[in-house]
Amino acid sequence: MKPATTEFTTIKYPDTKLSDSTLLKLYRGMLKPRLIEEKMLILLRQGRISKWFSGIGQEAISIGVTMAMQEDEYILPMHRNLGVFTAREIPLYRLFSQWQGKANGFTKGRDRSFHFGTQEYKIVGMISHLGPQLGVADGIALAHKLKNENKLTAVFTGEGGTSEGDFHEALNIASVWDLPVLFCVENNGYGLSTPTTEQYRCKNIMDRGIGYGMEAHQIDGNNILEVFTKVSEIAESVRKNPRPVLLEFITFRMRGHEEASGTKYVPQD
Ligand SMILES: Cc1ncc(C[n+]2csc(CCOP(=O)(O)OP(=O)(O)O)c2C)c(N)n1
Repeated sequence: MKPATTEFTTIKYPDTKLSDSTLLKLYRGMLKPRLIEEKMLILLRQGRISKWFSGIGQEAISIGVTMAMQEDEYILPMHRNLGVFTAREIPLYRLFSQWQGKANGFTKGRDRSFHFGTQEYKIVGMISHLGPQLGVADGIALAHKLKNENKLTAVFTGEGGTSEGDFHEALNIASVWDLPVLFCVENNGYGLSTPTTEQYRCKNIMDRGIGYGMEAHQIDGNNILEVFTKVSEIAESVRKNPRPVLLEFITFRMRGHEEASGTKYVPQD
């Protein structure tokens, strides 16, 4: 019998020029959302929170991208991007108040999920229907461009979200108008229970950049050093030369779509 391949579990860390303090910042950055998530899974079992979308295993993307951005640049995260909120150093009591539906949460107790944003930390809350989120990033980028501000905007979506029409509209206009947006697609293998083989026919999501006349990169989303160094370089270049960039991060959704739905449809291998 052929031994199981370790190709996907071995991470090759490039010889980066990052300082020890940056490496520690990145490591602590990834640890924080992981520890929070482990706590949330306990609270869920205790019935103290109602629902949870896990980003366990995908932390390097949220942390690497957020840390490559400047503090006053807007980020539009999705349901698996807890690391964006923690990397912007939102006080934990406010985050937990939000998830427990308390009055001092961001939505004043009206909602207990990731559908919230905060101008204070330049985070625009997730739009439930996924695709429309991308067009909002175009609007923010256009405002920066009209004011001659050298700022970029990062917006997240899953590979599932890229099958919505809004994805096409947002990328097309961003390309035509040279809007400084990083379109960050987290390709984690599944859109709820649908595997990528049943979602699109192109080989890579990044290949769609050709159709939009847009620069595109594929990045190992499980390698924090690759995410941080590549996104930092691209971000610096986009600030100087405003344009949209499509980033496909390859990763894997370790847990269910949300905790109640499980992972029975995922083959063991
Ligand atoms: C229009 C619409 N359809 C369905 C849903 C429910 N829903 C929320 S996230 C999601 C899966 C999205 O998959 P993907 O974009 O790959 O992100 P992932 O959950 O894998 O991180 C679904 C079906 C929704 N919010 N809006």
